Amino acid sequence: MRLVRGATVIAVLALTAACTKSAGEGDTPEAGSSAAQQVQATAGAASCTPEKYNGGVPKLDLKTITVGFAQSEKEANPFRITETQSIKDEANKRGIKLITTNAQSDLNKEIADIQGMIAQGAKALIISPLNSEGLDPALKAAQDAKVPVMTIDRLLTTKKACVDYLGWIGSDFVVQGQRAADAMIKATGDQGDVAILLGASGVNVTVDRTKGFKDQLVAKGSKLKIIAEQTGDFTREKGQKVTEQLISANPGIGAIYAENDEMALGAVAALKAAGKKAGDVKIITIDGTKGAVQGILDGWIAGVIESNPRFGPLAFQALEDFYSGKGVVEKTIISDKEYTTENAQAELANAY
Ligand code: GZL
Repeated sequence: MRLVRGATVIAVLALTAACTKSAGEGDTPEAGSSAAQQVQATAGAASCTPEKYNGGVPKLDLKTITVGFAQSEKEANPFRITETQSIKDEANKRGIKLITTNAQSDLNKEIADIQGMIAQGAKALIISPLNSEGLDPALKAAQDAKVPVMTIDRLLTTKKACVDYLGWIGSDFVVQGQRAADAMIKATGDQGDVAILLGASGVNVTVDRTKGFKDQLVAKGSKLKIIAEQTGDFTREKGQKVTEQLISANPGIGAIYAENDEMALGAVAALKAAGKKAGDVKIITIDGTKGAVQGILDGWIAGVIESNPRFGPLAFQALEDFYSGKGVVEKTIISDKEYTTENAQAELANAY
Protein backbone atom coordinates (compact mmCIF):
# COMPACT_ATOMS: atom_id res chain seq x y z
CA MET A 1 0.00 0.00 0.00
CA ARG A 2 1.58 3.33 -1.08
CA LEU A 3 1.84 6.24 1.35
CA VAL A 4 -0.51 8.97 0.28
CA ARG A 5 -0.17 12.45 1.75
CA GLY A 6 -3.37 14.19 2.50
CA ALA A 7 -6.19 13.93 4.98
CA THR A 8 -5.83 11.26 7.58
CA VAL A 9 -8.61 8.85 7.00
CA ILE A 10 -10.24 6.83 9.72
CA ALA A 11 -13.52 5.25 8.79
CA VAL A 12 -15.98 3.78 11.24
CA LEU A 13 -17.97 0.76 10.13
CA ALA A 14 -21.47 -0.09 10.99
CA LEU A 15 -23.37 -2.80 9.40
CA THR A 16 -27.05 -2.21 8.97
CA ALA A 17 -29.63 -4.81 8.18
CA ALA A 18 -32.91 -4.38 6.53
CA CYS A 19 -34.87 -7.56 6.45
CA THR A 20 -38.56 -8.39 6.45
CA LYS A 21 -40.23 -7.19 9.58
CA SER A 22 -41.14 -9.90 12.09
CA ALA A 23 -43.98 -9.44 14.51
CA GLY A 24 -43.03 -8.85 18.11
CA GLU A 25 -39.51 -7.77 17.36
CA GLY A 26 -39.85 -4.76 19.61
CA ASP A 27 -40.68 -2.47 16.63
CA THR A 28 -44.02 -0.75 16.41
CA PRO A 29 -46.13 -1.96 13.44
CA GLU A 30 -45.54 1.24 11.51
CA ALA A 31 -41.75 0.87 11.86
CA GLY A 32 -39.66 -0.06 8.84
CA SER A 33 -39.91 -3.28 6.97
CA SER A 34 -36.87 -4.65 8.65
CA ALA A 35 -35.41 -6.54 11.50
CA ALA A 36 -35.41 -10.33 11.46
CA GLN A 37 -32.09 -12.02 10.92
CA GLN A 38 -31.80 -13.99 7.67
CA VAL A 39 -29.61 -17.08 7.39
CA GLN A 40 -26.97 -16.55 4.72
CA ALA A 41 -25.05 -19.80 5.18
CA THR A 42 -24.47 -22.66 7.59
CA ALA A 43 -21.41 -24.76 8.33
CA GLY A 44 -21.45 -28.36 9.47
CA ALA A 45 -24.27 -30.91 9.41
CA ALA A 46 -27.42 -30.37 11.45
CA SER A 47 -26.30 -33.19 13.65
CA CYS A 48 -26.15 -31.98 17.21
CA THR A 49 -28.94 -33.75 19.10
CA PRO A 50 -29.57 -34.65 22.78
CA GLU A 51 -28.22 -38.14 22.15
CA LYS A 52 -24.94 -36.77 20.75
CA TYR A 53 -24.34 -33.67 22.90
CA ASN A 54 -22.09 -33.88 25.96
CA GLY A 55 -22.41 -37.67 26.24
CA GLY A 56 -26.18 -37.44 26.03
CA VAL A 57 -28.52 -34.99 27.74
CA PRO A 58 -32.23 -35.24 28.56
CA LYS A 59 -34.65 -34.59 25.70
CA LEU A 60 -36.85 -31.79 27.11
CA ASP A 61 -39.92 -29.86 26.03
CA LEU A 62 -39.00 -26.17 25.64
CA LYS A 63 -42.51 -25.24 26.77
CA THR A 64 -42.01 -26.84 30.18
CA ILE A 65 -38.50 -25.67 31.06
CA THR A 66 -36.81 -22.41 32.01
CA VAL A 67 -34.30 -21.06 29.50
CA GLY A 68 -31.55 -18.70 30.67
CA PHE A 69 -30.08 -15.90 28.57
CA ALA A 70 -26.66 -14.48 29.52
CA GLN A 71 -26.05 -11.03 28.05
CA SER A 72 -22.44 -9.81 28.01
CA GLU A 73 -22.16 -6.04 27.79
CA LYS A 74 -24.11 -3.36 29.66
CA GLU A 75 -27.22 -2.30 27.82
CA ALA A 76 -26.02 1.19 27.01
CA ASN A 77 -25.29 0.02 23.45
CA PRO A 78 -28.37 -0.36 21.20
CA PHE A 79 -26.80 -3.55 19.86
CA ARG A 80 -27.15 -5.09 23.35
CA ILE A 81 -30.55 -3.56 24.06
CA THR A 82 -31.92 -4.92 20.80
CA GLU A 83 -30.27 -8.32 21.25
CA THR A 84 -31.79 -8.82 24.70
CA GLN A 85 -35.20 -7.56 23.57
CA SER A 86 -35.16 -9.96 20.64
CA ILE A 87 -34.49 -12.92 22.95
CA LYS A 88 -37.26 -11.79 25.33
CA ASP A 89 -39.74 -11.22 22.46
CA GLU A 90 -39.13 -14.66 20.99
CA ALA A 91 -39.43 -16.43 24.37
CA ASN A 92 -42.67 -14.54 24.89
CA LYS A 93 -43.95 -15.45 21.43
CA ARG A 94 -43.17 -19.14 22.06
CA GLY A 95 -44.56 -19.15 25.60
CA ILE A 96 -41.17 -20.14 27.03
CA LYS A 97 -40.14 -19.20 30.59
CA LEU A 98 -36.99 -17.05 30.34
CA ILE A 99 -34.58 -15.72 32.92
CA THR A 100 -31.91 -13.24 31.87
CA THR A 101 -28.68 -11.79 33.27
CA ASN A 102 -26.32 -9.00 32.20
CA ALA A 103 -22.58 -9.27 32.88
CA GLN A 104 -22.08 -5.49 32.64
CA SER A 105 -19.02 -6.17 30.44
CA ASP A 106 -17.35 -8.15 33.27
CA LEU A 107 -16.16 -11.70 32.42
CA ASN A 108 -16.25 -12.96 36.00
CA LYS A 109 -19.78 -11.70 36.34
CA GLU A 110 -20.82 -13.48 33.13
CA ILE A 111 -19.40 -16.72 34.59
CA ALA A 112 -21.27 -16.16 37.87
CA ASP A 113 -24.43 -15.20 35.99
CA ILE A 114 -24.40 -18.46 34.04
CA GLN A 115 -23.64 -20.56 37.12
CA GLY A 116 -26.43 -18.71 38.92
CA MET A 117 -29.02 -19.41 36.24
CA ILE A 118 -28.14 -23.10 36.31
CA ALA A 119 -28.56 -23.07 40.09
CA GLN A 120 -31.92 -21.33 39.61
CA GLY A 121 -33.04 -24.25 37.47
CA ALA A 122 -32.42 -23.11 33.89
CA LYS A 123 -32.37 -26.29 31.81
CA ALA A 124 -31.03 -24.71 28.58
CA LEU A 125 -28.92 -21.58 28.01
CA ILE A 126 -28.42 -19.00 25.28
CA ILE A 127 -25.12 -17.19 25.84
CA SER A 128 -23.78 -14.03 24.22
CA PRO A 129 -20.10 -14.35 25.24
CA LEU A 130 -18.23 -11.23 26.37
CA ASN A 131 -14.89 -12.61 25.17
CA SER A 132 -13.87 -15.43 22.85
CA GLU A 133 -12.05 -17.11 25.76
CA GLY A 134 -12.47 -17.42 29.49
CA LEU A 135 -15.95 -18.87 29.99
CA ASP A 136 -14.59 -22.32 30.91
CA PRO A 137 -15.93 -22.40 34.50
CA ALA A 138 -19.39 -21.52 33.23
CA LEU A 139 -19.26 -24.04 30.38
CA LYS A 140 -18.12 -26.71 32.84
CA ALA A 141 -20.99 -25.92 35.20
CA ALA A 142 -23.39 -26.30 32.28
CA GLN A 143 -21.74 -29.52 31.20
CA ASP A 144 -21.84 -31.00 34.70
CA ALA A 145 -25.51 -30.06 35.00
CA LYS A 146 -26.25 -31.47 31.51
CA VAL A 147 -27.56 -28.03 30.49
CA PRO A 148 -27.11 -27.42 26.75
CA VAL A 149 -25.64 -24.04 25.70
CA MET A 150 -26.43 -22.22 22.45
CA THR A 151 -24.01 -19.39 21.63
CA ILE A 152 -24.80 -16.23 19.66
CA ASP A 153 -22.80 -13.23 18.41
CA ARG A 154 -19.18 -13.58 19.57
CA LEU A 155 -17.52 -16.96 18.96
CA LEU A 156 -15.83 -19.19 21.57
CA THR A 157 -12.90 -19.76 19.23
CA THR A 158 -11.18 -22.65 21.06
CA LYS A 159 -14.32 -24.49 22.16
CA LYS A 160 -16.05 -27.25 20.19
CA ALA A 161 -19.54 -27.30 18.75
CA CYS A 162 -21.69 -30.13 20.04
CA VAL A 163 -19.17 -30.67 22.83
CA ASP A 164 -18.75 -27.40 24.75
CA TYR A 165 -21.80 -25.71 23.21
CA LEU A 166 -24.51 -26.74 20.74
CA GLY A 167 -23.74 -24.31 17.93
CA TRP A 168 -23.18 -20.65 17.08
CA ILE A 169 -25.18 -17.97 15.27
CA GLY A 170 -23.68 -14.68 14.15
CA SER A 171 -22.35 -12.47 11.37
CA ASP A 172 -19.31 -13.03 9.20
CA PHE A 173 -17.12 -10.40 10.85
CA VAL A 174 -14.29 -10.77 8.34
CA VAL A 175 -16.70 -9.90 5.53
CA GLN A 176 -17.92 -6.96 7.57
CA GLY A 177 -14.33 -5.71 7.66
CA GLN A 178 -13.93 -6.25 3.92
CA ARG A 179 -17.11 -4.33 3.21
CA ALA A 180 -15.92 -1.62 5.54
CA ALA A 181 -12.76 -1.26 3.48
CA ASP A 182 -14.77 -1.05 0.24
CA ALA A 183 -16.99 1.62 1.78
CA MET A 184 -13.99 3.56 3.01
CA ILE A 185 -12.22 3.42 -0.36
CA LYS A 186 -15.39 4.79 -1.92
CA ALA A 187 -15.93 7.48 0.72
CA THR A 188 -12.34 8.73 0.56
CA GLY A 189 -11.63 8.37 -3.13
CA ASP A 190 -8.99 5.92 -1.98
CA GLN A 191 -6.58 8.42 -0.56
CA GLY A 192 -5.40 9.41 2.90
CA ASP A 193 -4.07 7.88 6.09
CA VAL A 194 -6.14 5.44 8.19
CA ALA A 195 -6.24 5.10 12.00
CA ILE A 196 -8.21 2.12 13.35
CA LEU A 197 -10.36 2.42 16.48
CA LEU A 198 -10.34 -1.26 17.46
CA GLY A 199 -13.14 -3.06 19.28
CA ALA A 200 -12.53 -4.74 22.64
CA SER A 201 -9.46 -6.98 22.84
CA GLY A 202 -9.78 -10.77 23.21
CA VAL A 203 -12.88 -10.79 21.00
CA ASN A 204 -13.02 -12.57 17.61
CA VAL A 205 -15.21 -9.73 16.31
CA THR A 206 -12.35 -7.26 16.74
CA VAL A 207 -9.78 -9.62 15.22
CA ASP A 208 -11.99 -10.44 12.24
CA ARG A 209 -13.21 -6.93 11.49
CA THR A 210 -9.63 -5.72 11.56
CA LYS A 211 -8.33 -8.59 9.43
CA GLY A 212 -11.09 -8.25 6.86
CA PHE A 213 -10.51 -4.54 6.60
CA LYS A 214 -6.74 -4.75 6.17
CA ASP A 215 -6.87 -7.70 3.77
CA GLN A 216 -9.39 -5.93 1.56
CA LEU A 217 -7.29 -2.78 1.32
CA VAL A 218 -4.40 -4.92 0.12
CA ALA A 219 -6.62 -6.98 -2.20
CA LYS A 220 -7.94 -3.79 -3.79
CA GLY A 221 -4.45 -2.31 -4.15
CA SER A 222 -5.64 0.59 -2.07
CA LYS A 223 -3.46 3.66 -1.66
CA LEU A 224 -4.74 4.17 1.87
CA LYS A 225 -2.21 3.87 4.68
CA ILE A 226 -3.02 2.67 8.21
CA ILE A 227 -1.16 5.06 10.53
CA ALA A 228 -2.53 4.11 13.97
CA GLU A 229 -4.56 1.39 15.75
CA GLN A 230 -6.02 1.85 19.23
CA THR A 231 -8.91 0.19 21.06
CA GLY A 232 -12.02 2.13 21.94
CA ASP A 233 -13.40 -0.96 23.74
CA PHE A 234 -16.61 -0.80 21.68
CA THR A 235 -17.77 2.10 23.92
CA ARG A 236 -18.82 5.64 23.06
CA GLU A 237 -16.81 7.22 25.85
CA LYS A 238 -13.57 5.52 24.87
CA GLY A 239 -14.26 6.13 21.17
CA GLN A 240 -14.56 9.84 21.90
CA LYS A 241 -11.43 9.91 24.05
CA VAL A 242 -9.30 8.04 21.52
CA THR A 243 -10.56 10.24 18.69
CA GLU A 244 -9.64 13.37 20.65
CA GLN A 245 -6.11 11.98 20.89
CA LEU A 246 -6.12 11.08 17.19
CA ILE A 247 -7.24 14.58 16.20
CA SER A 248 -4.54 16.29 18.22
CA ALA A 249 -1.88 13.93 16.87
CA ASN A 250 -3.24 14.13 13.31
CA PRO A 251 -4.96 17.54 12.89
CA GLY A 252 -5.62 16.82 9.25
CA ILE A 253 -7.93 13.88 9.98
CA GLY A 254 -10.18 13.53 6.94
CA ALA A 255 -12.41 10.61 8.02
CA ILE A 256 -12.75 8.17 10.99
CA TYR A 257 -12.69 4.28 11.23
CA ALA A 258 -13.67 2.30 14.38
CA GLU A 259 -15.23 -1.17 14.68
CA ASN A 260 -18.69 -0.32 16.01
CA ASP A 261 -21.30 2.45 16.06
CA GLU A 262 -20.86 3.40 19.69
CA MET A 263 -17.21 4.28 19.08
CA ALA A 264 -18.22 6.03 15.86
CA LEU A 265 -20.71 8.25 17.67
CA GLY A 266 -18.09 8.98 20.30
CA ALA A 267 -15.82 10.02 17.46
CA VAL A 268 -18.51 12.34 16.08
CA ALA A 269 -18.76 13.98 19.51
CA ALA A 270 -14.99 14.48 19.52
CA LEU A 271 -15.06 16.01 16.04
CA LYS A 272 -17.84 18.40 17.00
CA ALA A 273 -15.94 19.42 20.14
CA ALA A 274 -12.89 20.07 17.96
CA GLY A 275 -14.92 22.47 15.82
CA LYS A 276 -15.18 20.21 12.78
CA LYS A 277 -18.29 20.45 10.61
CA ALA A 278 -20.41 17.57 9.29
CA GLY A 279 -18.63 16.18 6.28
CA ASP A 280 -15.22 17.56 7.24
CA VAL A 281 -14.43 14.03 8.33
CA LYS A 282 -15.61 11.05 6.28
CA ILE A 283 -17.12 8.45 8.65
CA ILE A 284 -18.21 4.88 7.81
CA THR A 285 -19.38 2.81 10.80
CA ILE A 286 -20.43 -0.90 11.93
CA ASP A 287 -23.61 -2.07 13.66
CA GLY A 288 -26.65 -0.29 12.24
CA THR A 289 -27.98 1.73 15.18
CA LYS A 290 -30.45 4.52 14.57
CA GLY A 291 -27.90 7.04 15.84
CA ALA A 292 -25.37 6.03 13.22
CA VAL A 293 -27.87 5.91 10.36
CA GLN A 294 -29.22 9.30 11.43
CA GLY A 295 -25.57 10.36 11.27
CA ILE A 296 -25.65 9.67 7.54
CA LEU A 297 -28.67 11.92 7.15
CA ASP A 298 -26.96 14.62 9.21
CA GLY A 299 -23.85 14.40 7.05
CA TRP A 300 -21.53 13.21 9.82
CA ILE A 301 -21.39 9.60 8.67
CA ALA A 302 -20.67 8.47 5.11
CA GLY A 303 -21.72 4.83 5.31
CA VAL A 304 -23.06 2.17 7.72
CA ILE A 305 -22.68 -1.65 7.49
CA GLU A 306 -24.88 -3.93 9.69
CA SER A 307 -24.35 -6.41 12.48
CA ASN A 308 -27.89 -7.60 13.12
CA PRO A 309 -28.41 -8.34 16.84
CA ARG A 310 -31.95 -9.77 16.61
CA PHE A 311 -30.98 -13.34 17.56
CA GLY A 312 -34.25 -14.35 19.25
CA PRO A 313 -35.96 -16.28 16.44
CA LEU A 314 -32.89 -18.21 15.26
CA ALA A 315 -31.61 -18.92 18.78
CA PHE A 316 -34.87 -20.45 19.95
CA GLN A 317 -35.31 -22.28 16.63
CA ALA A 318 -31.93 -23.88 17.29
CA LEU A 319 -33.07 -25.06 20.73
CA GLU A 320 -36.27 -26.40 19.17
CA ASP A 321 -34.27 -28.21 16.47
CA PHE A 322 -32.02 -29.65 19.17
CA TYR A 323 -34.80 -31.08 21.30
CA SER A 324 -36.90 -32.23 18.32
CA GLY A 325 -33.95 -34.33 17.17
CA LYS A 326 -33.69 -32.41 13.89
CA GLY A 327 -30.23 -31.33 15.08
CA VAL A 328 -28.26 -28.10 15.32
CA VAL A 329 -25.59 -27.01 12.84
CA GLU A 330 -22.16 -25.89 14.03
CA LYS A 331 -22.35 -22.39 12.52
CA THR A 332 -25.25 -20.30 11.27
CA ILE A 333 -24.07 -17.16 9.50
CA ILE A 334 -26.59 -14.36 9.09
CA SER A 335 -26.67 -11.86 6.26
CA ASP A 336 -26.02 -8.18 6.88
CA LYS A 337 -26.92 -5.18 4.74
CA GLU A 338 -25.51 -1.68 4.34
CA TYR A 339 -26.82 1.86 4.77
CA THR A 340 -25.49 4.45 2.34
CA THR A 341 -26.14 8.11 1.60
CA GLU A 342 -28.52 6.85 -1.10
CA ASN A 343 -30.71 4.57 1.08
CA ALA A 344 -30.35 5.87 4.65
CA GLN A 345 -33.60 7.85 4.63
CA ALA A 346 -35.65 4.94 3.34
CA GLU A 347 -33.91 2.39 5.56
CA LEU A 348 -33.66 4.35 8.82
CA ALA A 349 -36.69 2.51 10.22
CA ASN A 350 -34.74 -0.75 9.89
CA ALA A 351 -31.94 0.46 12.17
CA TYR A 352 -32.08 -0.39 15.86
C1 GZL B 1 -20.96 -7.87 17.07
C2 GZL B 1 -20.95 -7.55 18.55
C3 GZL B 1 -20.33 -6.23 18.79
C4 GZL B 1 -21.09 -5.07 18.17
C5 GZL B 1 -20.76 -4.00 19.14
O1 GZL B 1 -21.68 -9.05 16.86
O2 GZL B 1 -20.25 -8.54 19.29
O3 GZL B 1 -20.30 -6.01 20.19
O4 GZL B 1 -20.70 -4.76 16.87
C6 GZL B 1 -20.86 -4.74 20.46
O5 GZL B 1 -21.62 -2.90 19.09
O6 GZL B 1 -20.13 -4.10 21.45
